[in-house]
Amino acid sequence: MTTLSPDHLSVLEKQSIELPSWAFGNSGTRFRVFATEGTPRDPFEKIADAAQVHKHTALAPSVALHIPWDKVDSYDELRAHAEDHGVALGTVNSNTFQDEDFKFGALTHHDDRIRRKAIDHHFECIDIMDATGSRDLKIWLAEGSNYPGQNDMRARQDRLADSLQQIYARLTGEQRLVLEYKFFEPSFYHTDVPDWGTSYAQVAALGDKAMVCLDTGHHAPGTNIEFIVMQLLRLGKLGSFDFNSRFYADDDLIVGAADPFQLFRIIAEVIRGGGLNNPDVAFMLDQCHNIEDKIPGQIRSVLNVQEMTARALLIDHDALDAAQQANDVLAANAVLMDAFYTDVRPQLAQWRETRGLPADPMAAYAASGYQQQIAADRVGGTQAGWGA
Ligand code: PSV
Ligand code: MN
Repeated sequence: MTTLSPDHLSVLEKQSIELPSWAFGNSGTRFRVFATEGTPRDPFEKIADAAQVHKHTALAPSVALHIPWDKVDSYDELRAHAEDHGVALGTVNSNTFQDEDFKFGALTHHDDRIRRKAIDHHFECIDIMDATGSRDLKIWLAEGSNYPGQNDMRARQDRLADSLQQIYARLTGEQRLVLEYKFFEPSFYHTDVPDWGTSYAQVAALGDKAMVCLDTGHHAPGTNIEFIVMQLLRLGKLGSFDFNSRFYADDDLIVGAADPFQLFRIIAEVIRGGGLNNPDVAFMLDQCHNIEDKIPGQIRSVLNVQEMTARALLIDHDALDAAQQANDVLAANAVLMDAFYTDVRPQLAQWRETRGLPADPMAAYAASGYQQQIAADRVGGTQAGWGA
C-alpha cells in the first residue's frame, strides 16, 4: 500500500504535538547565545509565536511552560491569552538547574533545607498547573556528580524517592508527574536519573499517575530507542516524549533532521504499542533553535513528526506478520523499508488543502509577513533566552 487511506488520514487529523515555550526564546551553546530579531520578551509573546505554528499546521494545539522562565503575575491572564490565540497551556516543567542552592543537588540533596526548597518549587509548579489547567508536571533533574566518590549514590536515590513521594502526594485530579531521564550533562560521572530503568523504578513506586518521559536526545549513541519505547508502552509507563534530534550528544536539533529513519522506527513502535493519539502518551518537542528562525524551525519539526507518522501508518502489518512467522528476514525488513521510503509529502500537501490549511506551511508562514512584523514590533525590552 503506497497511499494513505481515509482511515490513515483521520488518524493523522487527530495528531497533536505540544511545543516548548523555550524554543521561541534565544538559545545557544555554552560558547554563545545568539539573539534573533523579533524574539519574544515575555511568555505572552512566546505563546503568540507558538500559535503561528498551530495556525499553519493544525498540529500544535498546546504549549509547555518552564518555571521560573515563564512566571507571570496572572496565570488566568496567560491562559486567556493562549485561548484567544487558539492554543492551550500544557505541561509545566520544573527547573532545579539554575539556582545557586542546587549546585550539588536538589531533590537528592543531603541538606534538608535545600531539598525542602526543591520540593517547594515543585509545589509551586503544581499551584501553577491548577491555574493553567495543565495536566502534567515534568521533572528533569540536573543533579548527579562529576567524580567517583563525590557522592553516596545510593543515599541520593533514597532521598529522591522520598522527595518524589511528597510531590506526587500533592497532585490532584487528573494531574500526572512525568520523570525524564538523561545519562549525562550537566553532571558527567553519574546522574541521579540516568536511564529509563531508574525513571521506571522511581515512578512505579509512586503509583498510576507517575510516568516516564523519554527525551530522544538523552541516550548514548547507538541506543535502540524504539526498544525502550516498546518496553515502556508494554509496561504502561510511557507518559510523554520530548522529541528532538542529535548527531552527537543532547543537541536539541529539529526532530527528524539527524536521523529520519530512527524517528520512523520510534513512531512505528508507538503505533504498535497503542500510543498514537493516546492521551496517556503526550507528544512534545524539546528543542532549541540556535541559528535558524524559531517559528519556522518549529513548523518544520511538527511536519517532520506528521510525515514520519504517515509513513509508519503505511506499514503493511499483515505482510509483516506473515514474513515474521515465516522467519523471512529479508521480506520482513522490506515491508518496513517500503513504508519508510514512501514519499507521503504530495498527498499530505493535498490533504492539508482540503482542510483549509496551506499545502506548504513553511511557505505560507514565510509569505505571511509575521516574521518581519515581530522584528519591527518587538523593539526594546529584554529578549527571552536561556534563563530569562
Ligand atoms: C534537559 O536536557 C531537558 O531535556 C529537560 O527536558 C529540560 O527541561 C529541557 O531540556 C530544557 O532545558
Ligand atoms: Mn527534555
